[in-house]
Amino acid sequence: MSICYIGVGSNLGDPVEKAQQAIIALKELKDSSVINASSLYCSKPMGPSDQPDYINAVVKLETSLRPLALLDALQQIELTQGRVRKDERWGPRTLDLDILLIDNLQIENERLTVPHYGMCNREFVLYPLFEIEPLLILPNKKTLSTLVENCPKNGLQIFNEIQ
Ligand code: ROI
Repeated sequence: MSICYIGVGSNLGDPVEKAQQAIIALKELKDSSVINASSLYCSKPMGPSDQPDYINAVVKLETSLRPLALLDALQQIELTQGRVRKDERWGPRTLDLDILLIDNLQIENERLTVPHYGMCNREFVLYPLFEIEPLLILPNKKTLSTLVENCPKNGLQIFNEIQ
């Protein structure tokens, strides 16, 4: 069994519903169980600013799937939820499921890089992850709390708080 953290992101359609459906789909994922899920967060887009704000969350998953089988399963969920992969880099997306961490593994191949290459400086990953795993230490030995302290919030808010 591995412990994984999955980043959830959406800014098209009904992003709150997309994120909630993604968490439900993760709960139904074969050979896996959801241990915890963060609150939903509202974040400013990283990348082109002429796109809607994002809803982001992080899910802690226990799984016996091997990394590439997990990636396949996540991409299947993205497709089921209607994601159309566009060529535009950093453009809007209906649903993004990113593998952030798998145990203390470091993986680099053409399909998968773990830890996720951008996670250490993205507020919409670090703060939700910190909410559910405040004592986490990354494979590079950095503590999550230090990364969070050094990462501006850039307007990030817990979604429920702004209703
Ligand atoms: N920006 C935010 N705020 N949240 C995301 O999930 C997200 N995902 C992306 C890019 C386009 C980098 N920007 C994002 O893939």
